[in-house]
Amino acid sequence: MITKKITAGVLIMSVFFAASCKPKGVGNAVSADAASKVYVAPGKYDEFYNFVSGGFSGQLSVYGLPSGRLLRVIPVFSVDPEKGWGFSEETKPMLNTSHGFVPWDDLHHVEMSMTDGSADGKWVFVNGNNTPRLARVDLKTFRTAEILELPNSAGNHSSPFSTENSEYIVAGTRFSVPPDDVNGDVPISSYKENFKGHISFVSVDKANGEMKVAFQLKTPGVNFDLSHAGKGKSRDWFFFSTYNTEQANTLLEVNASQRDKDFIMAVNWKKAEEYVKAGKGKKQAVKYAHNKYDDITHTAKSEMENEVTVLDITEFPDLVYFIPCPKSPHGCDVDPTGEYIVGSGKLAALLPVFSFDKIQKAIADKAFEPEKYSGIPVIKYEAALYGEVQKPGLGPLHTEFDGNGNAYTSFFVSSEIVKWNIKDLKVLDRQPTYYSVGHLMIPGGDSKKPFGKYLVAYNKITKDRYLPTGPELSQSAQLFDISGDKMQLILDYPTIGEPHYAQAVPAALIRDKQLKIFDINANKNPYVTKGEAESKVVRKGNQVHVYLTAVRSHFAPDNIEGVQMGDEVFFHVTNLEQDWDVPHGFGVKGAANGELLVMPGETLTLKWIPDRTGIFPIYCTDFCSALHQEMSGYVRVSPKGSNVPISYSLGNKDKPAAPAAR
Ligand code: RUQ
Ligand code: CUA
Repeated sequence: MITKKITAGVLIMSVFFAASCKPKGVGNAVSADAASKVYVAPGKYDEFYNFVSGGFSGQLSVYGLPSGRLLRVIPVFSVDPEKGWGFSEETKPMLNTSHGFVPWDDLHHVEMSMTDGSADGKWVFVNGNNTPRLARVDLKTFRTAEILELPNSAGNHSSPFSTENSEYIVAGTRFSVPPDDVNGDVPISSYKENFKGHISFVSVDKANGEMKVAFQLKTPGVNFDLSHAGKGKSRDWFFFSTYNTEQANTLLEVNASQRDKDFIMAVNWKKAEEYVKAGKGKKQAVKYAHNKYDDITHTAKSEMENEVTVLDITEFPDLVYFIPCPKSPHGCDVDPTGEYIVGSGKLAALLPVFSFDKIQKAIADKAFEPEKYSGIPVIKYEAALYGEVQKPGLGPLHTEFDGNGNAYTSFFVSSEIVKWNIKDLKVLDRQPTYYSVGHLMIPGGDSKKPFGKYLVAYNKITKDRYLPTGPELSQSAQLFDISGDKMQLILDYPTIGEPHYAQAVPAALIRDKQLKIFDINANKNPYVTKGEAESKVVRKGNQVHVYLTAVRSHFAPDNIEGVQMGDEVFFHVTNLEQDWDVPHGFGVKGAANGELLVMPGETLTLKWIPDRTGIFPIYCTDFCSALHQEMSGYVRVSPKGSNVPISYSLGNKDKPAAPAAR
């Protein structure tokens, strides 16, 4: 009797706790072996590099998986005082645009360069949404190597997406706007008449990665949201999700949600390439910035480009087809075989999966709707459809693949990841996310050869997951083990900025290619100082150029006099070290920008305009040695017209003042 009573009591208690103390799913989602699955012991390396977009921080961050450890933050469309990025004279041109210096953007998507449909670990491409730009990050240095502005665009969201061998990085405009070469001073209500979309095909140089706007497609004025290139048999095609096919210009949340179906736009990019090669494109006068960073001169150059080749898709009947897709599709994802194209309608209650073979057949059979859309044939929904995933969840956004025939879709509204089988379209598993997942990522999960194993959910809302930090909470990533039948939540970790898309690759692809130092002998910065004997201070009119060297643990020179009010002082700092992980920093009191952080063998320049007379300390900002605190010096600033000559010294060994070039 007694035993029975206790058992019943325990039973009731445990049901009560299971039901009340945590939101449904948390208790069983995190199992006891989760810790061992994400534990990377001190001194051990992670299995994957994970490149995560930083959203409105304009940065790209790099995490290790499975540990979730933050390895690096790479400034792209942002200034970063930690690295002096955008503060040194050498890096400022990277943020130049046709609008001038724009030190911010909204970075959503990450695409690794590919060979044969798989990431090759050379470069990462990212998009800037706001002032439309593409950037290329070099994975030898983990630095932004190139930024290319995009003409005729606004809100570069459907971007960047790569063809199978990175022949092109493709960027679709989110906002259609009047093209750059017409008078855009038109009533906003004339949207339907005057607003056009543009999709940029940016070629990538195989050897050095250099980007070039090869051509653009001019499209009807819709919003392009996302895209993906085909793979394998569909490799010559590109698929774009569109919304606002209503072409509304106000209260889009209502007016762009009218139509039952928007479109997936299928583009035969090989054909487009042929047309361009045959001279069928129109040259259009435009203005856009092209910025490149050179690792030999350690200097960025910004140039304005002034022409682009445009194909108007309405003039080429076999180039582009629209496929109806319910309802305001966001993600547009192609499975590893290239046969299945998943359109995720944000407001749809089902998930359509289109078949590449059926699309080809529909084109051959002309299985089109009776009415074209803005002159473009519309393939019949049923003719392109492979099937629909029924009741998958609410608010589907993005789909990735594990390479074993399964797809994983993120659902923002129902806040879950749903695993389903691509062939029979049956739902296999669903796991809650905390909360409101946006993108999701499987290593290699949008490529021909997914690595599988893990899935990361990048969540938009973090409420109550961490210690609170005022009104703003860090966004959150959640790592799932997907090696079994059921997804298993194994780690939560906060992220920088707002992560959108991310990609991950096995560490081995990148780890051993790292540049450790810049060869000082190869340094071609015009202001390099290759040894302390060459250090000097030179006056040129009201400019004072300080050729400064840094080595553990002093600057040469470290006493500088003769600077006057009204001067512009340029500190050209060369780090003479030739040893990995020994940067020196440079700061000067009152400088109205950031510091410098100079890598071994590199030269960077800080500009300083003194605002008062007196003594101004300079010092190294990076703890480089036991005597780092001693790595410092002084600059004396005298009144304008003072008779204090330019002089400089180190260790009381005065060097002759270089003749003033006045
Ligand atoms: S977006 S959460 Cu990629 Cu900008 Cu979907
Ligand atoms: Cu050099 Cu601290």
